[in-house]
Amino acid sequence: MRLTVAQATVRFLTAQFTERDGVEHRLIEGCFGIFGHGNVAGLGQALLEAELDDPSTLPYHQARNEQGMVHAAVGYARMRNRLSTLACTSSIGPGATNMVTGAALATINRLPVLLLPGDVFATRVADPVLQQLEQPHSPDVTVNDAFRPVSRYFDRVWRPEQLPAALLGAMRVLTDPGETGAVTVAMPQDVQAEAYDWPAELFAKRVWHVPRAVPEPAALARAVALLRTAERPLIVAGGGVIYSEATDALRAFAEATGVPVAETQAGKGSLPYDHPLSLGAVGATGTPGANRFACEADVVIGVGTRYSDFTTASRTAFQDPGVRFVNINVAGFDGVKHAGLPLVADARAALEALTEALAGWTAPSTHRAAAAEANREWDAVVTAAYAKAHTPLPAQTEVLGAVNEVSGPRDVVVNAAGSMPGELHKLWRTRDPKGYHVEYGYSTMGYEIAGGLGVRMAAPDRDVFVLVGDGSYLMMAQELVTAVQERIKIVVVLVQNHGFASIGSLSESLGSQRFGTAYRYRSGESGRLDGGVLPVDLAANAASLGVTVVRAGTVDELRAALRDAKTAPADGGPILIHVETDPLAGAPDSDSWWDVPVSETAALDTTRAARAEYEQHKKTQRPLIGRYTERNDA
Ligand SMILES: Cc1ncc(C[n+]2csc(CCOP(=O)(O)OP(=O)(O)O)c2C)c(N)n1
Ligand SMILES: [Mg+2]
Repeated sequence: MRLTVAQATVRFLTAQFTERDGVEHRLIEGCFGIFGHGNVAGLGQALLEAELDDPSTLPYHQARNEQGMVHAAVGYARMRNRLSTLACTSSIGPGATNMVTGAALATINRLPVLLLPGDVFATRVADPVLQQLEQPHSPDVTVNDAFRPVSRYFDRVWRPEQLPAALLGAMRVLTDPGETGAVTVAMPQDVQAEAYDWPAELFAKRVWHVPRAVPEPAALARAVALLRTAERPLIVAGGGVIYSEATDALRAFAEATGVPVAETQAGKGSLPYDHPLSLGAVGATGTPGANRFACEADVVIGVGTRYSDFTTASRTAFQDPGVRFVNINVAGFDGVKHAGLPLVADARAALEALTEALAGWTAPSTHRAAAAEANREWDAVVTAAYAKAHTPLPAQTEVLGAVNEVSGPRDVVVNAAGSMPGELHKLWRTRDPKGYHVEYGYSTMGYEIAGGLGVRMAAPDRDVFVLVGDGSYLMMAQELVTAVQERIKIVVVLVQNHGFASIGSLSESLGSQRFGTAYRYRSGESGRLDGGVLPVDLAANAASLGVTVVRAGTVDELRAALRDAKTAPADGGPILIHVETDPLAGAPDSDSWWDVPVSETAALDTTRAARAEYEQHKKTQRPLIGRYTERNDA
């Protein structure tokens, strides 16, 4: 079949499917693209032909910024539990490098996205083309090599003959839960337009089976033997629980064994917030109850977690001298963290196997009762934080409370950076495994709106509440225009606090006096950025983009605006609710720590005091290397 490389790529992508548990899904459900000379006549032409032929084959979506379109694809893939995603095509040069941040985000969060950046001429006849890097020492290096360290798979199709292998390799990594992340296939602009005679079987329907790997029997037996000795066990549930649709299996395991469950950011929603074995968030942004259980745990069962520094409170969370880890993970890489006993397996399959193998065994009943007590205690703290009635401006916790109360049980809250992820992690009452979508692997300012767009595209039957700070909004709000264009309903709550409440309070706690974290005029008197508040009007900004905007002056007005938004038509486009909060009104404490090094020498008293405190915390940090093998040998 004679087609260009770009036409062959599009045709191939429309024929790819995933299958898990006997259910098939389209793998690539659409393609975002921003066109330039690097893709307009190659992939652009191929997408046009596909659209004219049948608009549903690979629907084209226009974005405003290439980073935003990758975020949307990530939001989509996460919502679909990694079984479907979107492709993103860019021009060469800045269009391509704009996608690098999105690629890193996808890889860190282990979420599949397919990136198709254009690239310079394979023939080099027109060199240097517009936007070409030209490394004098290495003419074959292009800006797309910047994708290599942030992609789980990278290839560049210098010749048409390479395309089939490049595409098959790309699909394999996209659909392998243990390997997945950003998958980049760079396409030189001349090669995109070049025709070749392809074998027809390249375009045959392909179904990529997504396995539920079972744990190796010997590893399972070792894990069971270890668990039977546990007196203070704890489950740390990560994103893998949700992607594997293992929440019912987790619940069954917890209920049968009495092992309480603490959740990471990506794993929040693994158990509903009001389950008596739910300790909620763990780590630096956790609940004091979960952190108490972590501190005392003798066996930690990590399920689908990468143990980020937030989860482990920078390796201070687990303080029992003999604590050991059993790590259920599809990736061996994550399985051996904290010298854990790895169960390299699908979360659901491994939890079911463990439940069966541990039949009859339970943790001490006092342990279960203590978890239920911690759950009740924390719930009262949440109720108080939601109803803080802070004046004159509300506290952010009240905004989160209003959104939680008005949103439906299946609705989704989306957030990524600033002070909200930490507050949401401990305070959001999750009711549905897919209801909590906080990107905290890369914590990317600017993910919120673009990611929320992707979430809604993947789940049009759920309302999507995007919480965004003013800093994040100013960094990347432009995909609001994409939502307007596609009439996609997302409800954006813009929390205006005139700067970085998060980094401001971090800076203050580290002795750096909130330096550089407020949006203020340069003062004529001090010469510093400590003058009056800037006159930016982000509500007017959103309205100018075609968004329906509501200004809420109080929490009651916010609640009313949220209720109206909830009943607004599904095809009415985005709604933005603007609310001002007090950046100094904090949230309940986590009784935890995060390792952010403080200057060893300083002229400032504030820094010297913070350094002294830092050194105290440092003493509680534990590398936890070799612990498992030591005990195993004994
Ligand atoms: C792209 C990017 N740049 C910088 C940071 C570091 N950072 C984390 S939170 C934050 C401030 C966020 O401000 P805002 O969105 O207003 O939220 P607030 O802290 O006020 O809640 C910054 C600069 C980041 N996470 N992402
Ligand atoms: Mg802010």
